[in-house]
Amino acid sequence: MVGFDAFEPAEITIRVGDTVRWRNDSEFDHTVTADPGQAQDEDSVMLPEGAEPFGSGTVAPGEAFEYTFEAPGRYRYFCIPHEAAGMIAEIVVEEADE
Ligand SMILES: [Cu+2]
Repeated sequence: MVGFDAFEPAEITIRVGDTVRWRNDSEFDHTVTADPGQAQDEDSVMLPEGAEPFGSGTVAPGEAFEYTFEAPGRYRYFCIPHEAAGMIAEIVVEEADE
């Protein structure tokens, strides 16, 4: 789910409780970061109410990071080394069916 210098796909929709796995298929280190404290630009991050900031740390080529989404809403996250290059993506987490 991580390409040369972009998240692929750039937007997905999942359900509460789903786990997303990002695999680094590129030849460069990337991160999956949804933490306003680590963003150069506040617009690079969006967290819905009740969601905690999270971050993968460095995900080396061939490695992966998983995160389970428990709070519904729209998340925007970025890659720390490539934030300025626009490596930003979104995930919409919908309420699970009753
Ligand atoms: Cu990156």
